[in-house]
Amino acid sequence: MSSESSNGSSGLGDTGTVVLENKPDIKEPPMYQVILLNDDFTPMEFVVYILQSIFGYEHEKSTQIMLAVHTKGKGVCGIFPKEIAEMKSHEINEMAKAHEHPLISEIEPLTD
Ligand code: TYC
Repeated sequence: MSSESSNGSSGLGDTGTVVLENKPDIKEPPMYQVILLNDDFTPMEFVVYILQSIFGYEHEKSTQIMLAVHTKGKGVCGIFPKEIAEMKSHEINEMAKAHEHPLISEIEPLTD
């Protein structure tokens, strides 16, 4: 039997540090994709502007994402914890409505 306690300290010059025996039960939050849907009427530059202002992408990256959605019908524009994904999707849909464009986004859980 050692004279050391379970936290590895001899008791001399004890720093007061406690070593937790059990792994803390910390989980990553479930992630959600923000999906942008194509339509025939929203101007390309409006979509690029949305991607820059809501997601912080540069003009070139925003243009790439917009063109991928335009070509394929839909596309992922970001992955976030649920509440953030909901906020960004809501922001896109409200900005589109405010400008009378039919642009729609939705969120989808990311399954791993
Ligand atoms: N298809 C639109 C056009 O030709 C552009 C567009 C791109 C609209 C992506 C929506 O999510 C979208 N003006």
